[in-house]
Amino acid sequence: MFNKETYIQRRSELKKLVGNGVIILFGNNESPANYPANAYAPMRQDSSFLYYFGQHRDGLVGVIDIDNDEEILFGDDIDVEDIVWMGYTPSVADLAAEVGVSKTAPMKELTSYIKHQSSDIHFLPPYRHDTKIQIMDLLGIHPAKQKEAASLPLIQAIVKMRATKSAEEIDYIEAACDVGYAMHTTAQLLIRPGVTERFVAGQVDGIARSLAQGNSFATIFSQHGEIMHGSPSDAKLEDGRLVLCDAGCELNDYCSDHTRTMPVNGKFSQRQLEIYSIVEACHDYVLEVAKPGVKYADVHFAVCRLMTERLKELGLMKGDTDAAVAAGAHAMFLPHGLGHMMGMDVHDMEGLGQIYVGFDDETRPNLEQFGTNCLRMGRRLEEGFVLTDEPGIYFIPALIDDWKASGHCKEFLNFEKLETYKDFGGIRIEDDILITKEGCRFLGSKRIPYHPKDVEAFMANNNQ
Ligand SMILES: [Mn+2]
Repeated sequence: MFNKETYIQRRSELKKLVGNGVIILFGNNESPANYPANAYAPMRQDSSFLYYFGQHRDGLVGVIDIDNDEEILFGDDIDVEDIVWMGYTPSVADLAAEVGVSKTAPMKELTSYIKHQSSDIHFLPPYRHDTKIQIMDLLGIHPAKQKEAASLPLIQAIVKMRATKSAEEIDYIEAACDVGYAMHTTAQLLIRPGVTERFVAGQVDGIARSLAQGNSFATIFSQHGEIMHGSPSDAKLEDGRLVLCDAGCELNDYCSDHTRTMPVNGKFSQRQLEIYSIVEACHDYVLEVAKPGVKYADVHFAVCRLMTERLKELGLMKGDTDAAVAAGAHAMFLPHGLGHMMGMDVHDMEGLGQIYVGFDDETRPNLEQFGTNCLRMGRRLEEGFVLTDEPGIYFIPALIDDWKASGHCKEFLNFEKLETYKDFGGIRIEDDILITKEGCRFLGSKRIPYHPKDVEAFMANNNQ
């Protein structure tokens, strides 16, 4: 949590940006896993609520009345029976005071408070069902209509504020990245033939729970790196294969997100090295080109061209590079975007609408082309943005079969050669970058080994 001045200043800025009306920010509630009293843990507060009201407790709603310059934290104090089970919990008034809010009220008063408003009510698109019911009760808007009824001025104001990270936020992200280092180097030291994917992934998650608040998303750990979100299975790691680990933590409510791909036996084969070195070059190239004023979509396509050039050298692609990328042929190998915003959410603010986070009037998404339609971030970069740099090359048997059968992009792809890579898997390398005044830099004080020699040296003792 930050100093209360931070929250006061943020709400004051938000009021200026939205201009008029009443803003309601819904905090999250406990969410049952398999019966009401057994909730998913730890509870995850809504990020925008956290950004302006800072408190982690469930059952809170923050209201900012712009016209009357009034802020109220709604919530119920716990009673002595709750204290028996949960221990002492600060009162809602104490929680409000910590973030510079002087007025509080019990939750039952929220309904009459809202019903008496004549000005515009601003709320964000809800993503939890209980919040949707709350909005329906308060405002009479059916859940199916709430996304379109959400306030565009509020969304745009929050995206503007949260997109640019302050120095104190960057410190928190750096700290989260350092836990990310511990998570990934733990994986690198445990990987060897015979251990299961689930075992290594569980140890990685344990680090996130021990050194931070937990994972920032469900860990991807799989020898099937070609499956974008491959969950860890009971399969044993096999000599000769690659294994991909994409994992991050949340610390002080800020995320990390890193990916590494390792040879199970600690040594890359020549064929693995040829593909790996392309992904490595693409990953490093981003550091040279990403800077304020440049569109992240252009960085993405610059990387796609470099990837295409290198895949042509290997005989997997052919033809004119620019034409191949324009046709989307590279998406055979890279069917996703180069990266996304990262902050309090690992896909920062995605719940507010990717169109408002990653795009703007100048940079519109291309929803027609396979691969390009997955770009989460396209617009011009600004100092203070935090993004992921995560190129990958994947050999997806079903996609190879599909494009081969239809002849899609056949002038740019060597299907005969692709057939021989169907057992390859996939490689992704991901780090988190900060856009600086002049360019960009990696976040985190230590680099998780990713240059092949560093990975091999780091894993050298694993099989002894
Ligand atoms: Mn990512």
